[in-house]
Amino acid sequence: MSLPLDCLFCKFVAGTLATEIVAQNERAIAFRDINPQAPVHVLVIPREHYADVATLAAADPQALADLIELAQEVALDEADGEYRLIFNSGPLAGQSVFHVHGHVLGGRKLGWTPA
Ligand code: DGP
Repeated sequence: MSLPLDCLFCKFVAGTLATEIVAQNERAIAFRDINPQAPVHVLVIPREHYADVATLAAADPQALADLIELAQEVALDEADGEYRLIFNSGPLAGQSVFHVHGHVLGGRKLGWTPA
């Protein structure tokens, strides 16, 4: 699959743009969100470009499993393994970057009021 040249998160994967990578495995990387909504707010993304989580699940279920494994690893390291994992899918749901990413949120008691 060819990588979209204008994809911000593909540039983080390729290392052509710098970001603070906190964990990684063969198929996925984790880095801090630029606009944290909780004491722990880390994004987990597959190294390969897929637009959203359903597309990733259909094309490469193992890559999604590897992504979730990395989210769990980050949460164990930073939030005692208690966390929320959110995939915004589509602009109406708040997706603004179209390289699939899970938001790992934790580090405090989380409310339940999606705005
Ligand atoms: P979403 O709205 O679900 O598509 O989430 C996109 C997230 O990406 C948002 O929470 C902010 C984060 N983000 C956007 N630009 C950058 C960036 O340049 N660096 C980092 N670390 N995060 C970014």
